Amino acid sequence: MTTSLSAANDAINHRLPVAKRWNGLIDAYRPYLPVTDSTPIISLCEGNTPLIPVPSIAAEIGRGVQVYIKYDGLNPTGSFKDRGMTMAVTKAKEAGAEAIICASTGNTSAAAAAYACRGGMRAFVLIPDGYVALGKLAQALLYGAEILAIKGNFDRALEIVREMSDNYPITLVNSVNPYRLQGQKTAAFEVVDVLGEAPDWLCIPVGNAGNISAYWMGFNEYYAEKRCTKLPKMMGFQASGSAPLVSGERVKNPETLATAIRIGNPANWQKALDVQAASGGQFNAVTDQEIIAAYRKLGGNEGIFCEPASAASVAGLLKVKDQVPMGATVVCVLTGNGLKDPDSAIQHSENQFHQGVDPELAAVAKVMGFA
Ligand code: AN7
Repeated sequence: MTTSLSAANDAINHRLPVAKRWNGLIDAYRPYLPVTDSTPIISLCEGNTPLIPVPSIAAEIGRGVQVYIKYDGLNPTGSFKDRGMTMAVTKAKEAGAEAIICASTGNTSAAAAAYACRGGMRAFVLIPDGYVALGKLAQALLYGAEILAIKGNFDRALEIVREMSDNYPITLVNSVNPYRLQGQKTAAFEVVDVLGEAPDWLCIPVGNAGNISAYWMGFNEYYAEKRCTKLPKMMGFQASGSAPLVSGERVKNPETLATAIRIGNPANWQKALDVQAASGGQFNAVTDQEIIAAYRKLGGNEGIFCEPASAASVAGLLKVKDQVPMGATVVCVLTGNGLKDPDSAIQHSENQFHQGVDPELAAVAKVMGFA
């Protein structure tokens, strides 16, 4: 069955022109990544996500500013984590690993589970009990991960998995694994490949600060290759109840409805400070209300459904909009798909939902205002 299915896929692929095939980001950006011809690539054809203009957000800023969304929620498991995971799991496979482990607020666990499954490895994931969006949990379960819900927050779970990987034969795939950032830097390549230049600003939600560090690495590598002539100001946004990079202090009990970034002790803290200094960027906090306002704007004005944590990038841009230079090009990263967290959408939608309508033409017409 598996053989005939992949044979069918091959047959379809062979009918496509070579240039139109997308075989994943390791294949696409091979010269920039630590792989050789004999590396066993573990891929779900991730990457190549769209850069979407958002005119209603740009109009709120005015002054000729252009705003684009890098919609990384369209990766195979619905978040940017797939970019890092294809690389981390590929390198784990190359090294002969039989199991991987991570702590996760949800998305990393889904990606780790999916890529481990592709690579024929076991995946162990530690999650904060009660604080993972339903869709992410469903994914990790279906992909076959072994899930341990910890009575503690993400930061504690990360401490435990770090020790586990130090003491047992199991590969850590959180963003302290350097291959994760190698994979994730390709998102910056894709932005430049589409715009033909680096943006002036990159706005991005920040939890462990792996992704902001990876983007910065990607822009710098392209700059060194003269594929762009400038580097963006890196604007990182945290939820106000979980904003250690803004306060400069570890947050013991981080809180936010954006559970993906409910992180009080970022694993890549020093890297984040370096990115801020080198790019002339900033870290700012956005409240849960500001996050939800941006989340609803993206859905209701632009037709783009992201998860709440992702909307922090747009909420943040709008918060500091007066600082955007005239005519600047801004890219906001939407890190995760809205379908991950349907509860948040239903809870925070104010749009009309007419329930219990009689199954009669007259009743339907009446609700619609025709009668
Ligand atoms: C949607 O899955 O940390 O600053 O364990 O899921 O690189 O940590 C998720 C993080 C932003 C923050 N947006 O990225 C995990 C996890 C979404 C996320 C972030 C996460 P980093």
